[in-house]
Amino acid sequence: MAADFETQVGIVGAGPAGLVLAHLLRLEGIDAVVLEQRSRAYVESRVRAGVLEQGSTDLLIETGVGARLQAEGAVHHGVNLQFEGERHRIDFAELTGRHITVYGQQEVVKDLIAAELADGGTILFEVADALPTALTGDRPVIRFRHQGRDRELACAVVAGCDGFHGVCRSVIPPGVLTEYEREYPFGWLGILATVAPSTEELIYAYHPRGFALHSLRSPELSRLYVQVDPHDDIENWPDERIWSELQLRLAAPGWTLQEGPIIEKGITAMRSYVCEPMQYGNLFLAGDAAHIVPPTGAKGMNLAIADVAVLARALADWFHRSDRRGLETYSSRCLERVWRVQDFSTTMTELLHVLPGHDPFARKLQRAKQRYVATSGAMRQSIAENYVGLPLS
Ligand code: RFL
Ligand code: PHB
Repeated sequence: MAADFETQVGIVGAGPAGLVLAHLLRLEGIDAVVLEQRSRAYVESRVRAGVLEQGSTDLLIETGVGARLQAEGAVHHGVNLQFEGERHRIDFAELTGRHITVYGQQEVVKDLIAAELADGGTILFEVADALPTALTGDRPVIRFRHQGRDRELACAVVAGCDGFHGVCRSVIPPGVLTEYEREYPFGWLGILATVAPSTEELIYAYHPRGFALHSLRSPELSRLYVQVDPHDDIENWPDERIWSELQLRLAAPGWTLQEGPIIEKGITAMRSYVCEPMQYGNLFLAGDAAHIVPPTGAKGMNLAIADVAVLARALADWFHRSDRRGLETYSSRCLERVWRVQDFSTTMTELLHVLPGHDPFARKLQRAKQRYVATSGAMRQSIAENYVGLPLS
């Protein structure tokens, strides 16, 4: 096949996984090209995650893309879990000696795109019909359309960083992957509001009307979520209804929730998904392309970063030392963290949501777990350890 240009690693997707991978490869002196279907403006304004584990921030800072994160991100030493108006603080500093940083995913994306382009990297935006081919040989080719032209990128390795609905996982022949999946009978309605946060640290609340979360982005910008039916229409949620639901679910004695103009809102369904292995020939899947967690543990972006940290090191061993062991163990090493995080995200989700169809016995068990958080240092220790995240290996 006569490809019209080539690189060492063809990366599909310019989300956190693809962009951190391109950045780490550049530091290793490995050439990569990123192909992204959306525009730069679109990926830079897509409001999603907000919580970075210490391992993720350390990696961004140590590799030279953490200046704005350090200046504008907010370091948090704890979070609050609230059950029917009773608030319990999980003290990360005391329990783990570690912290998290609240910094919007789209800010991470902006910083990485700016660094990549400033360093002479290639990111092609608004690419259509990307199709990785010849993946079991030593010269895969990614076909795509860009600026009205059909193009072909030859590479040694394809990194599928194209999210849950991307193309890369779907080109793997049937029978290769084992897929594990759970859908939830609820979703999150998320808002961004121009009002000073009413809390210094995140509040995750269980309420008989459903889950609610108060998060933030800056001293002037609040991010909040409420549990809703995943098939509900955002049109059914005028701003007053959202605020009134948040007021009820987050209410706690002696505390007030300040309201303000809502500048962004949307409903996201929740699911858990893992495919095994995260590899097929010379195609390596990373981030949401290989696994999805419900957002209650704040883990998706962190898992994406953890995957590509492993992949970048494995690719450096392969390109610089012809040592393929890192690539061969990539999937199993990532999956160990993925399943730990799946367990934590499920625990947090089941602890905090009203589970439709729950029988009275199950609700009693949930209540017992919530009491255990309130009364047991061991339970709080376990939540803290998982929330701040395992060190990057
Ligand atoms: P992304 O971010 O989805 O990026 C994939 C990119 O690939 C592009 N793409 C393609 N490009 C070319 N050709 C194709 N055929 C393509 N198909 C797709 C897409 O346009 C996109 O740019 O995946 P990545 O990089 O793996 O990153 C994963 C994270 O985005 C995700 O896990 C997190 O946002 C999840 N998440 C959270 N994670 C956290 O760590 N902490 C949090 O606090 C947190 N909160 C959240 C979240 C996700 C949420 N939603 C909206 C699902 C809160 C919410 C509400
Ligand atoms: C967010 O700030 O968007 C956020 C925080 C914590 C979560 C999920 C999302 O668990």
